[in-house]
Amino acid sequence: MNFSAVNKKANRVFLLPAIAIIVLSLVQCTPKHQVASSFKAGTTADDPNKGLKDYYKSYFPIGVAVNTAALHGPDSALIVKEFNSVTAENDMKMGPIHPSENVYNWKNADDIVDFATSHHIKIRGHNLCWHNQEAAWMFKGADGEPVTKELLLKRLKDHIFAVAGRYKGKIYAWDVVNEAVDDSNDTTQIYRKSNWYNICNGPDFIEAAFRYAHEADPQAKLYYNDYNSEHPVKREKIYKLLKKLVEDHVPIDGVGMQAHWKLNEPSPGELRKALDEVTSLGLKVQFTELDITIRLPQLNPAPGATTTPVPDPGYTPELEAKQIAQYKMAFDIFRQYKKFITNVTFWNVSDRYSWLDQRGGGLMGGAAAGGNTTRMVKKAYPLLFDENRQRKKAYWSVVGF
Ligand code: 9MR
Repeated sequence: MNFSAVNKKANRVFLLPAIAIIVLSLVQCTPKHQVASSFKAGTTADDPNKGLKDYYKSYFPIGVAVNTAALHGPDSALIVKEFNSVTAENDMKMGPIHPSENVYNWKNADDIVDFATSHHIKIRGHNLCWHNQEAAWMFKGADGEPVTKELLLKRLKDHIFAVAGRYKGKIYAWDVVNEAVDDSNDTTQIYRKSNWYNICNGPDFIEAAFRYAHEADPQAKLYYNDYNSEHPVKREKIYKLLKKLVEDHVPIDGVGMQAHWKLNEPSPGELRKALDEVTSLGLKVQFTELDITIRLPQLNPAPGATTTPVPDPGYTPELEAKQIAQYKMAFDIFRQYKKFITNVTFWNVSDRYSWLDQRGGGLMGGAAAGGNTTRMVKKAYPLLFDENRQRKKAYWSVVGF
């Protein structure tokens, strides 16, 4: 009797089905084959060694805005595990880093760059020119009068050469100009009437800033960064600005959509439309400041109304479900546009601290609640990690694909 032939037959009869069963059960445990709602912490799909950056490895880097406190405290381990890109929340802005003509505060920015570099984390630079947190000295001469356009652009150039030059080769993408587009519904008013705009008597500073940044660090990717980029009126204004920059051969690589979003905004259609429009110009997109507040504007009374404040409902299951759905919608679309999206960054690490909670000195509804009315909602709970830095259910809706 040929035992080898018998063994081969036995293999076919017993081993092959067994292998098939094992393979099938492994496939069922793989995240890709699970629907988002069944993808939860504690299941076999919850790999403790994986972070957001690993789930999104074949899509785009996942970043987070940090301050120096985050680098040393308990946030640091979470940052290293979950993210592969960082942005300085405040420390590279003009005012903080260059408070007077011959003074540069490098310490905090250097610490962030060193932390990221030592952990092989990419760095986005934020930002080189903004109307807010500006270096007020730049706009005035020794006589206290506004400077000329020429002097202002010279100061802008010196600033950009100093900052982008210092981090040349370390910062891979810069928000060169931040929020230069007007917020009103007046479609003829494209540019924000900032000190930059007023002294330059027009938008020339935008193009100049990009050219200086490119000269200072030719390898860095250069972005125009703004909020409400999906709102129909502002979207069109941003598009006009970008189109002009592209047509004028200004060295711009893409647009930063800040993505300070709400439970019901943007809609999937608005988000796709914004993406389609700017990518049609040949530009890349980075979602630079993502958070989704649970604050509901309709909880606030009209300004001036004498309504009894509604107590803070907290992070209720209903709000949580809406936030999960909005995060899932956003990342489903991000993945579909992966060819154009080169970074998705969250604005702050966990719900323990969000810039949104600070708005109105803790007494108002905050930016996302839409006005300086009586405080009703204390926290925005806008991120994927809770106040104890634990992954929220929204986290699993983002990685469960
Ligand atoms: O998160 C930042 C907050 O700590 C600052 O007080 C604020 C000052 O305007 O800026 C916040 O960051 C902003 C970012 O630089 C640009 N887009 C809007 C962000 C939230 O206001």
